[in-house]
Amino acid sequence: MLESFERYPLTFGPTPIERLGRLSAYLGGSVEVYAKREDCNSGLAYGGNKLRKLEYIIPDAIALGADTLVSIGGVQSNHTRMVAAVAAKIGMKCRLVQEAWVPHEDAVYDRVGNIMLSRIMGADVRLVEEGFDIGIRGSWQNAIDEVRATGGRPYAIPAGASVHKYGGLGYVGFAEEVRAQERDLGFAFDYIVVCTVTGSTHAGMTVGFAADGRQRRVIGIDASATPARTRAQVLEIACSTAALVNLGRDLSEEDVVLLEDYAYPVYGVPSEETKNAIRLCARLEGMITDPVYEGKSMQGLIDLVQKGYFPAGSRVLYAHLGGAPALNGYGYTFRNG
Ligand code: 5PA
Repeated sequence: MLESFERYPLTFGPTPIERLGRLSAYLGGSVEVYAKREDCNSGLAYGGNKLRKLEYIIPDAIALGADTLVSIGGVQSNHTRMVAAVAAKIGMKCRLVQEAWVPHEDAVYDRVGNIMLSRIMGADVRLVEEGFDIGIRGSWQNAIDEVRATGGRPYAIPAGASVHKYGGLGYVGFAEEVRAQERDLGFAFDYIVVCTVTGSTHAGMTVGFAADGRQRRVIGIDASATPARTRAQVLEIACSTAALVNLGRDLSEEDVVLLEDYAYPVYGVPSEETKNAIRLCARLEGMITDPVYEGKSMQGLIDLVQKGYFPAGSRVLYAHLGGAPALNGYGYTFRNG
């Protein structure tokens, strides 16, 4: 579906699929849990899901003659860290708006983890006192204008690289990659579990898996705590991406499965159950998930298996999208492990 789109390689290639045998056994053994390790996809600043998206966006930035990538996220945004890494790698400047999306308790929250890495990679990092919102932001538009006013040639990348004409393509590619891996494995996954916030990861998968009728088996776990906005944005991106790749069929609300039960108390703050899911997965598999995104989808996965949501014998693929560097901003939470 992606042959006609230019791709700038930023990743190592297909990501490994790993069987989580001890977690599966702990959860009763009737469901086989696997992880697709998008968190290990690149040598660029610890990698993660944004690189698949940026592979299809960067050719446009280069073609337009941009010299500065401009993007936005929370203080501990993984996305902005990835944009900073890509800018460094391709020799562009980077301007980042980091909004106050998360009420945090660690004094060093804005000094460690993702934001520290972005600063080390030379990005111009500016902190802004605005709360969480996945939409288009005034602070980001101001940053674009400022770059232009000072003689730069900005290329605008929205939050999570999501509401961008090519934002959904990378995760269409994920579905195609899974299909190829399934041929080698000799079986197909019954469900795919994915963490959803700005929506293009889930939306791309929806389109990619619609090609073999599995789009409703993509189970989005909301981590935004604003699920109505997120659901609408997933559908919007899925529809525009479907048109872009000529999917040849319409997608409707029923094609976007988004579970709302695990994002509490708010975006960026882990519940006790999320913290326990992070510990469990770390202790059984040595696989590190974070308090903002993957810990919440891991909590969802564990709860769904325990509730019997997946029929016995199901094979479930957990998309591990990255995000571990943010853990450094949660040192108080995990001070005793
Ligand atoms: C993010 C997003 P989407 O935004 O495509 O729905 O992906 C959700 C997601 N897992 C899942 C990890 C590790 C993520 O970083 N991160 C955002 C960021 O600013 O880092 C876009 C919110």
